[in-house]
Amino acid sequence: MSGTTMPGTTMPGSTVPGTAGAEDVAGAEDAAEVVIVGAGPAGLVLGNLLLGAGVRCTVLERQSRAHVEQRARAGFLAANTVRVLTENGLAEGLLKDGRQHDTCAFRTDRGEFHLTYGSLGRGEAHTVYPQQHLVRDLVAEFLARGGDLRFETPVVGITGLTGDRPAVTAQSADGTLHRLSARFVAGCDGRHGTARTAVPVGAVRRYRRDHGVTWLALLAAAPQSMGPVAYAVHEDGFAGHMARTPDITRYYLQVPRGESPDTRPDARIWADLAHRMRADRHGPLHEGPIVERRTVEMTSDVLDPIQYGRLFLVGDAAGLISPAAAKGANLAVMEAEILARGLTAALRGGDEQPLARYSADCLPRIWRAQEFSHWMINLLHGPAGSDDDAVFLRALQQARLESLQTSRRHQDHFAENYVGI
Ligand code: RFL
Repeated sequence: MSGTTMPGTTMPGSTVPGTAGAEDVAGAEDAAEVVIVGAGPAGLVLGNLLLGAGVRCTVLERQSRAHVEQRARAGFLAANTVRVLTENGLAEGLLKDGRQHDTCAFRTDRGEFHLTYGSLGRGEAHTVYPQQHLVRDLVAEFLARGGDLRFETPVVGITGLTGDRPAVTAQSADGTLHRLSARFVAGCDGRHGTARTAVPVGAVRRYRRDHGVTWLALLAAAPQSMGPVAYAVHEDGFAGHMARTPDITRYYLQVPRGESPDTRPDARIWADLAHRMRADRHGPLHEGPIVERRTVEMTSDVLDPIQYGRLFLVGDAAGLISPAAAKGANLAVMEAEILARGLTAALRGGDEQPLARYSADCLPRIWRAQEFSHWMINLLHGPAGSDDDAVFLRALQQARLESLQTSRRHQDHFAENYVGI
């Protein structure tokens, strides 16, 4: 493996990325077999699975508990995710409050068609359960199982990855640095976390793509406007509608790159959504206050391998995927399960083979999700303009939509990939 460079976010006070503070701290706490950096879906599922297998682990999280339990992002959980959570006693909340979702609608200037994907492909549906609720459940379960979870403790450096006992340097709430050593480190701290920066330049290959599309991601305090997920393909740009809870609905609005999330007043947002979703033809939207707004750029950023020495990357830290196909949190859970098995085999059975296969086991599934997400981006967004290239690509987009509307084989393929991980 060789090639392009690792991301180079240099931590404050550090000359080498990901090694800040490593030399300043005397002695190391030897508390855990695995140190997990980050308490998002990846880190919390991994931590719970390890505790369930009797592996001592410590989770270090930069943010406060309140912050991670309120951070709204994903909501559509794949069948595989629900299986992993159910089999490991982590699904009580989502089985009680999650809602089954099996239909999506596509709106174009030629009308609307519905795909009941729950009856197509492998016959799998999504479970709609907001990510922050899942995180809340996973935190509670980890603590109930006696887990060591430290909030407001950012990791500022990871060293010794090619030795027997890597060490993680973290900053406590009072500003003091503290070092923990372990047999393994799991980097579950997202694309811009410290774990990625701890991998030396050139040690892994990095695949990056900017898909050139920006969404304004919105949460509205309003019930959903229709039963299905709705994707509106419009010459002014994409608009999307997705259920979250009975009182909160997610909308997406494609906006020009660089637009501030605060540019459009609520009334303009509702007007733009209604226009692109063709509310005059298909029925009005249920409006309410916009309670959260942020811009999201459609980008991909995948590492290969997703391991370096005794560091294993999981979730967005391993491979960022655009939210166009709702895959990120689902990939994180898939990877966490595979890594938990590998770490358990190594630490409890002395067998490091499953761990050695971690990257090889995960990457084909990561790339399949990337391919589908890329296809969705091209399905939902046509290039603007009247030059030959833009006109040609919009004609292909139309052909893609028609194939999806009319071909049962295409629909089965769509359904398998839309819910599959
Ligand atoms: P997270 O959730 O970002 O968690 C990483 C955690 O690491 C902490 N951290 C650190 N902790 C200690 N020391 C450091 N130095 C640290 N640096 C960072 C952070 O505070 C954080 O708590 O990553 P993880 O666990 O890999 O999970 C990934 C998912 O969160 C992400 O892929 C999904 O939210 C993507 N996504 C969706 N995925 C789905 O599967 N289905 C969906 O419907 C879906 N919808 C979405 C989405 C992402 C969105 N945005 C905002 C990008 C909708 C949106 C709008």
